[in-house]
Amino acid sequence: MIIINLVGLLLIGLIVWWFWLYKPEETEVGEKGVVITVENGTYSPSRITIPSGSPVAIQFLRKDPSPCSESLLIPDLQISDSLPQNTLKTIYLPAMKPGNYEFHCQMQMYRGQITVQ
Ligand SMILES: [Cu+2]
Repeated sequence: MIIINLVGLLLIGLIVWWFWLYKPEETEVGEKGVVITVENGTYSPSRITIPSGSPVAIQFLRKDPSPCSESLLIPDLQISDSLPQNTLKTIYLPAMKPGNYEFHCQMQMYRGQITVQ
């Protein structure tokens, strides 16, 4: 009984950490751009910051073979594209207003965020 409670607490702790406390590192996209790797359930980096007001190209490299990870959606920008496996794919972002823009795969297992500032 105690063990079950402990496992439950541990799970709750893990869920809290994952959804509220875990903040992946932000990567600033400069003139060299950025390559976001799609692998093992995460975009890496998953949080990027870009300056507002000018278009930016970012690149994705999908290593995950699952069909779901193939789609890349950025709903706020009406971007819906597919990522070929093991091939660099360039996504062109328009000039954006400051704010946060989510991007994710079809089923939102992969999730990332673009911060425009
Ligand atoms: Cu997915």
